[in-house]
Amino acid sequence: MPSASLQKEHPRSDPTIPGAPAPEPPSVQEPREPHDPLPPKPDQGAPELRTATGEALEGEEGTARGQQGRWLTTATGVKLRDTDHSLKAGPRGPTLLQDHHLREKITHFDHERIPERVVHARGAAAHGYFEGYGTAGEICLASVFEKGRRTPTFVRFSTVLGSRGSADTVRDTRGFATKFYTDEGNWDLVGNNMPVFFIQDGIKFPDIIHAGKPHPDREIPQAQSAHDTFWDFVSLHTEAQHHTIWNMSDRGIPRSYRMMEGFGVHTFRVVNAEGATSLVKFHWKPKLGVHSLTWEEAQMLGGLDPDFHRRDLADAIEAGAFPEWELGVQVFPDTEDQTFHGIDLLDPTKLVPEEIAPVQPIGKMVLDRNPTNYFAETEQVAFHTGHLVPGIDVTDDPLLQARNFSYLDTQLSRLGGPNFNQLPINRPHAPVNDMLRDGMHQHAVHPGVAPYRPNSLDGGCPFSLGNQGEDLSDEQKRAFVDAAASIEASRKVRANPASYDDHFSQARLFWLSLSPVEKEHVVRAYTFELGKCYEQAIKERQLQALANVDEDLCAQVAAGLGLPAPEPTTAIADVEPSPALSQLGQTWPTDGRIVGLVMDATTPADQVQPVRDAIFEAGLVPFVVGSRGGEIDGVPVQRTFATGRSVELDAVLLLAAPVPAPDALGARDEKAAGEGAVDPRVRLLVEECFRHSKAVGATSAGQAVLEAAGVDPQSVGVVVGDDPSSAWEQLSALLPAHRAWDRFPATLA
Ligand code: HDE
Repeated sequence: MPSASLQKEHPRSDPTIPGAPAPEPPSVQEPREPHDPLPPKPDQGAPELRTATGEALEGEEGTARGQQGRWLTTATGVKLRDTDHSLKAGPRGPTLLQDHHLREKITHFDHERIPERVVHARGAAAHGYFEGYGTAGEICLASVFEKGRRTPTFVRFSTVLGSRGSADTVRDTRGFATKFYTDEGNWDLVGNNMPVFFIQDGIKFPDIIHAGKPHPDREIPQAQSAHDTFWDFVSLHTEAQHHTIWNMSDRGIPRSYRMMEGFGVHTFRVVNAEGATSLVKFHWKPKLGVHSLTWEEAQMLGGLDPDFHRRDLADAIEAGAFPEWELGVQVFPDTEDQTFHGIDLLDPTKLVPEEIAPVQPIGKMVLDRNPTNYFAETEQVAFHTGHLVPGIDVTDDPLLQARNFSYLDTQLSRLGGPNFNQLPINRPHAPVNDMLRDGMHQHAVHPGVAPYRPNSLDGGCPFSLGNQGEDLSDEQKRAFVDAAASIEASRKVRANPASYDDHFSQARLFWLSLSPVEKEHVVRAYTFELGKCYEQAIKERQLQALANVDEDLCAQVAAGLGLPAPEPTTAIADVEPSPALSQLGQTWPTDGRIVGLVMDATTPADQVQPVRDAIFEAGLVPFVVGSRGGEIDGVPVQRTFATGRSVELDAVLLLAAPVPAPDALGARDEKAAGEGAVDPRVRLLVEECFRHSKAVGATSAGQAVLEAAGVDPQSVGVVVGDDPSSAWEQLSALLPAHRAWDRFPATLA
């Protein structure tokens, strides 16, 4: 973790604890001495300073940050002496309509909200950069992929179903939308963390979303698929079964945005410098591996820390553990039938196993700055599948085609007009010379009198590069050209190709590719979600779909629901598993992982500090959970037994066996209920860590907690050391596997 460098710049005494709300610690008294606005926090970035039409500007910091001067002003820059009292006819009299400051302040406040995104409303974002490897040159001419070229990016991660204020850790698909501010214009790769989608044709998007959103009468449940309308739709509409099994797998509850794969989902058409085309699928591969929460953790976090993913992303960036992904492509020849090994590349419910089309790395992305302002950046960013750059084009995938309409349309209502590309976060970093004019919130002051072509009054500007001709200039070659692709039939029809009829074989492929423990989770998720449905007919119908995927899966879920397992109604597909689809079985970097250190006043500080330092040096975050707040013997405490909970931690190291603290009273903290020599909240913390297959370590001073929690020190993923350093050494060796998955043997093969 490059935190050591941050440490030097950081004005705080303990930079190892991310999450400080302001750049400087506040004083206890209200500050009275006027001064300029505080600088942004060192981890924060902001959109680059550009004109509304993309030209670079020299600013004080080169960013589009607001706020100047030391005095409070109106929106028109008039200094004010008082913002706490409205203008009244006498101290006890009525408020006067004349009070412009009151009306401006309240009116602006009344209009602070914009419509939330109709889907993907809940999200978090970060700034970063993309660096090309130069390996895509053979298939794609886009400058963004050139070797060593760095392109600024802004990435927004999201859930799909929940409202803007919903919890981060719900079971859902995650959005993974990247804006590349390339020198050839903005390219948006608007993907998800799953490689397939619920529907094959965009015309059905309102149907799947209406089914997944809360019921229209009571507006429940929020941000969940565990309800009748969702399962009603996906059981009737079986092309959704493949995406649904991904949702029911661990992919539906990621550990972190930093630990998710990203997929462009659709097949795209890329063009090289010679004009030759290839078909590709885009993949983002996280350096930290793909990891998930356990279902119980996800549920607990919904209450204990609904902002878990948002916080994790921001804290990691602040701590210098910059998330990183490699962008890769699966490349397919652009054949007339647009299939590969019999898989229809235009069907977004199908993936192409990596074993038959390896993902070839073409660049990497690092996210290294947090936004300065959520609304201005994360809320106002406007992605669009139609934001393409020369060399990258769409295919006829009917889902993608509908998206190309939708994203422009939705920004008009969400961002209030057609000039949303002029918002600082959306401004391109390439010169803009369009003939679009006026409209709500126009920021550009367009000169000239002839926003039309052809013209002579503006000297013929802007000039078109031209479409025709054999001998293209270099500039012409770098213009966006819709790749000329042939169209198979010229009959207008509302119909799917026959290849779209297979709804089960790839759901089976996914199921068979999972390890036993992952299969357990899938069974559990279906059983929970269907168990939450009210209507038996819907459960039976979904069981029928599962019977067509796999007999075992269906039998296990049916048993959980107390219903008979139906026979398949279609021939069960004979498919080869794709090991690349499993998340388990490897080791990964542990950057930014959180290690809880449980201590009390008996723990010698001179033993804790070296372990804290060692954890920090290893790029992880030490998180002291102490018997009381403040500092214990000079060691800063982040959580007390009352405020700490296991779900915030990736591993726990017990440096003490704390006796019940003075506030261990059931009347004050229900977690504290219970007798015993060890504080019941510490016992619970260890029980939960153990149940969630996390690494658990203890020093000989902490070992009594294991016993109190009923944890056998010989269990998988549990280590005991004589002192903190030796216990940490053993514990750290367990972390790269993410969890001690073998702790609870799976029942499924
Ligand atoms: Fe979206 N989608 N979508 N979608 N989508 C939106 O655009 C839509 C689809 C995805 O962080 C909306 O600006 C239609 C697939 C992400 O700002 C809206 C169809 C994939 C985000 C919209 C799809 C996605 C959106 C809502 C079917 C994965 C969040 C607000 C034809 C490949 C972007 C907005 C952000 C957002 C429509 C299908 C991903 C309404 C009509 C497939 C990551 O325009």
